[in-house]
Amino acid sequence: MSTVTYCRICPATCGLLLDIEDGRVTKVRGDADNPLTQGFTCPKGRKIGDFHAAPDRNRTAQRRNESGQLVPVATEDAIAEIAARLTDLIATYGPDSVSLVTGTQSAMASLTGPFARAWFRTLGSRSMFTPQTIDQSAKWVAEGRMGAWGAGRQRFDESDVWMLVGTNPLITMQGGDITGFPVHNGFRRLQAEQQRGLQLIVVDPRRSETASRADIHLQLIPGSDAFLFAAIIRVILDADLHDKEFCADWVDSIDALREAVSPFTTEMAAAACGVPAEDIERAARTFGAARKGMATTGTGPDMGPVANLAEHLVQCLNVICGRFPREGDRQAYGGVLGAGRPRPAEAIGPNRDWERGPRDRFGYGQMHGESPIGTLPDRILDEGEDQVRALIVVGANPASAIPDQLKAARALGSIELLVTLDPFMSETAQLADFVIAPVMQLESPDTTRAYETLIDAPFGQYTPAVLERPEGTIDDWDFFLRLTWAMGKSLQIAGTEYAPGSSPPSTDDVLASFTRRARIPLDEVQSHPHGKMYDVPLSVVGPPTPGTTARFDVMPADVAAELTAVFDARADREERPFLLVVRRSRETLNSMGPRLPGLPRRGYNPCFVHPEDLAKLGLEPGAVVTIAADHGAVTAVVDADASMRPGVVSMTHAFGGLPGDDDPLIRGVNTGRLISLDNELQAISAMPRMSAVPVTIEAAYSPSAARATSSQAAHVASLLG
Ligand SMILES: Nc1nc2c(c(=O)[nH]1)N[C@H]1C(S)=C(S)[C@@H](COP(=O)(O)OP(=O)(O)OC[C@H]3O[C@@H](n4cnc5c(=O)[nH]c(N)nc54)[C@H](O)[C@@H]3O)O[C@H]1N2
Ligand SMILES: Nc1nc2c(c(=O)[nH]1)N[C@H]1C(S)=C(S)[C@@H](COP(=O)(O)OP(=O)(O)OC[C@H]3O[C@@H](n4cnc5c(=O)[nH]c(N)nc54)[C@H](O)[C@@H]3O)O[C@H]1N2
Ligand code: SF4
Ligand SMILES: [Mo]
Repeated sequence: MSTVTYCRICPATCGLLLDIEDGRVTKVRGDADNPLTQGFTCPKGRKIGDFHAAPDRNRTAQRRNESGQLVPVATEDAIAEIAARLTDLIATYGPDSVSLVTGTQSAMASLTGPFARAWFRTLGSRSMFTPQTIDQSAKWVAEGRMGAWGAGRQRFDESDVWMLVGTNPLITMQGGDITGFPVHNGFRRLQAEQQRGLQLIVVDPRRSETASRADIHLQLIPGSDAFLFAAIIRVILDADLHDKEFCADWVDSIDALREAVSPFTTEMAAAACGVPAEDIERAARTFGAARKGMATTGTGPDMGPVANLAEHLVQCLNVICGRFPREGDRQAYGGVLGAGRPRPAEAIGPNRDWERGPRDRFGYGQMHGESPIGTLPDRILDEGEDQVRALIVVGANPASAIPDQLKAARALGSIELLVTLDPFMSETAQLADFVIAPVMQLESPDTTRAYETLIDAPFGQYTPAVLERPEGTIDDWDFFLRLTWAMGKSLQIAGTEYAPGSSPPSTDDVLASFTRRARIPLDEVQSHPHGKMYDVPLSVVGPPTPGTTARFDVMPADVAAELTAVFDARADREERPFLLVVRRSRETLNSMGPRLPGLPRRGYNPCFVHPEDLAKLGLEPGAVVTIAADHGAVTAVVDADASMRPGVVSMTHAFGGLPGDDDPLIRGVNTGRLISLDNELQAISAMPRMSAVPVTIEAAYSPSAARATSSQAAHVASLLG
């Protein structure tokens, strides 16, 4: 008998059937009876048992002793000591000295993020950081400057066209409110929609898994998206393809937009982007002539050199074409375990929250209550009123993820108190004062409620814990409850108050409290282990709030100035011959995967280069090269990949361990070492230039010679010292 559950490594929630013997997963199959995911799995999900049984998994909490060694400690003792030290720091330096960093994996278990933030709220600190500001912060900036639509996205399955810009959702499962792409069994869903007549347009310098299925693929020069989208908007406005009624009702500054894009002819964009003018024209007209369908982005444009502007222009396209759900339309997302309230068909005006509220010592304001994580190393390293002295990290690995890894690791290695909750000895855990061992997903119950912004059908699923938890582990959410209590405070969450001294709830109790207002009661969902597609109508979009005056602002003055600057710099040439772009692989999820033997096939992250470029460089696949950017250099192995645009190379991030542990042929290298936290930062978010990074590639002598350059060795010494 197989055990039924679903995977929570990424938000695609693939249904799984597990064979379990002696408390270990011995076989993993996709669950064909899961009506949402229909048997689909990926290589990470198929290794879910190995993640849990990994010999180097943290099965007990650890504390760094006086001689610098991490040694086992009882979790409750660790919590008591951490609480005492945090209380002291707050008394001496104020609440801003204590900071929370959540990450990708704190979003995967539905209770972790909410409990971590609820604990953080009790502190009164303003030092909150997440990877959003080294990810797609341009989406927040664009929304803040232009406004958003209250009712969210149009439905992929009702659209005639969809434009995906710098995203590869067939591999990354980045869908839902981010790209609108249906990620559950996405290959089959895309095929069905294209057979129905959907036109797929993909804008990507690589012929990715998604781009190779596109009807139109614009294989542009990385970093040139702003030119492309200014030109597309110009074509649409000139041909009168925009939605005039929607614009009259909801949109300001159309004339300013028209004027701002007027210099961006298709011919000049073709030259700047390196794609034929007729392809730009065809993409613009295909998009503009459609009835429904949106343009959505991933990390590609949002990690580039003009991220905020590029994202703004893509979203402009949706706004001027009125590509949003209207009153009475079916909403794009929302399963059955949330309240499923109708969202209003109305604009939410620009709010520019970073211009109000506190600013850090560099002048950055906060977005959604967060400070830019690119500033965190300096906030730790340099004295100042807002110096960060303690960091609680959950589901994140900032020592691998924050660009300029040398600086990030140096900061994390020198902070007064670093606590991380991590099932593995991540790069961050290796530097920590306390490592808390969390319960892993198969050892804990959960529901699909938190993923409902990705689920485009009335589906719900509950899974019980299917493996025993190791004795020394604690649930991530429970750690934050106990820490709050140990600091003498009450924790308030989802309408419930958990006061110190009250009896501790179970995970199931908390899941029940989070689904109190569910459209389908949790116990009904629990009675269908494979998950169930309910025969209830999807929520529909509600009417606008009476008297609302909010409108989109498509061309505020700061955006217009950025567009002018880009136009004026159009003839500038990058000094290095290649542009390095981001790339995510099926086998890894950021730093989850590189550590699991046999998951990334080769163990390291090659640098993918077009075969013609390899020939020009006189290199064979497998050659060891030095990749140099303005900010730093790494040693890597090249591989041939004809899906690249010539002149563009790509590597997966989050390999390589800490500085000094990297090895191009064994565990790979961390591409963050090529990225600066000081130069070419985006305004507002301090987002570094992480894609379209100019690099040179040269044959290296030997991997070991290049491995420990003197500067790395010095940094490693300082980390250990
Ligand atoms: N398997 C797997 N899934 C993941 C992750 C993972 O590591 N592995 N990570 C998760 C995370 S944290 C995130 S944020 C999401 C990200 O999800 P995606 O945004 O889909 O991530 P990528 O696959 O890196 O896709 C970025 C694409 O942008 C292209 N690109 C690069 N530079 C440019 C540019 O300047 N312009 C344009 N138009 N395109 C460009 C690249 O060629 C690449 O195909 O994925 C999530 N899912
Ligand atoms: N050069 C470069 N740098 C990048 C990127 C890039 O494309 N290029 N991408 C950026 C992006 S988009 C992002 S989102 C960030 C990612 O930044 P992070 O979210 O900080 O990185 P992850 O590697 O996803 O960290 C997840 C950690 O959670 C741990 N974990 C796994 N399961 C559990 C669990 O059940 N409980 C707990 N407590 N922990 C768990 C994992 O072992 C891992 O250490 O990196 C950014 N950095
Ligand atoms: S796509 Fe892979 S990692 Fe994501 S839920 Fe499915 S099996 Fe798990
Ligand atoms: Mo991300």
